[in-house]
Amino acid sequence: MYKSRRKFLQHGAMILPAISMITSCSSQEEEKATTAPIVVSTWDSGLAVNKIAWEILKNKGKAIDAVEKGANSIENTINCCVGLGGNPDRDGHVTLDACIMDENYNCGSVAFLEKIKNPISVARKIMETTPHVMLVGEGAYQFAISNGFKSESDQLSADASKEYKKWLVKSEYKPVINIEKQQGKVNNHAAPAKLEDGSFNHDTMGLLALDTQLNLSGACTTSGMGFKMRGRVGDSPIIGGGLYVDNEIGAATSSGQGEEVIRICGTHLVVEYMRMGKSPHEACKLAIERLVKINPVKAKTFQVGFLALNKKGECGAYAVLPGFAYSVTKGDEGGQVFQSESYFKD
Ligand code: SD4
Repeated sequence: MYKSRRKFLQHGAMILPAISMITSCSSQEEEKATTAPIVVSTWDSGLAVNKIAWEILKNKGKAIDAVEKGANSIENTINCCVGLGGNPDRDGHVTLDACIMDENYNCGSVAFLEKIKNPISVARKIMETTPHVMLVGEGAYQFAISNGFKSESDQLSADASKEYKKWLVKSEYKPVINIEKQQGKVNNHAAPAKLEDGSFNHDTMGLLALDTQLNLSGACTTSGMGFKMRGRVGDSPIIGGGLYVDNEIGAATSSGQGEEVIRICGTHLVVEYMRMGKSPHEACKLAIERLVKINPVKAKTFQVGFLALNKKGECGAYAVLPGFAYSVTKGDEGGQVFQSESYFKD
């Protein structure tokens, strides 16, 4: 996984400051034209995920299919932070959180799900076949099995096993990441870990897509914070926390310290700012400012990044700390990675 990420970064992905995104998405320009289809996702690893989603979008497929298949593609790879290869909780079990939302306010979610490879597809199944939004734990697992999902081994991936053994030495429970971790000096899942080549290992995957029918959908999938307390659920499976889609206005997703996102109903807030006429970038910035205002001193110790896409195909992002990247794929020119602006500059 790490290797393949490096490879695609070498193959033409451009890391650009978010300001160039803002320029290319200036509101006057975008008033005239809709950029569709388009898919955006969290982190630089989103570029490979966008590629899968793009295949569906460019063939006039639906945004909901694009975000599901994109999310599946990363759930199927071994990495620290999404799917069964992710870092375990402090008892050594991998537990997955995911949610999905379509253009009609339909939503589905799973949390604390074990031994199932594609939580996003279980979430979609819940959305489409039950009267409910969210299933958790054993109930979600039983639902998945009864709907044909395979029960997988609960053995940790080689990387996760190595990380877990390292963690066990001190068994320090520190649910709030610090800046060192954010900068990749310590490999904690809630922060992206810096690789040898200077790029970042990714974190939670959030995807937002606008299809040729101008319908929006989104998906968010994660193994949650590494070495978390057993049973801990973050923002990623929470509708309005890790993901929100309002087909009249726009969509938003988040990555980072889930507890902080939940506190302000983060992605719902971002969408509401867009409803008030703010651009995706401004909306994300206002939501981050809201978060920082709660406790400016504490805010320096955690990372949260918001990513938003509006109905016109404009996108933008903003984070508490530097280091939050996002991937944008539109047109046939391929994808680009952008570095988000942040509230704190270092
Ligand atoms: C969580 N938001 O479980 C997820 C983790 C994450 O970047 O996104 N980390 O809180």
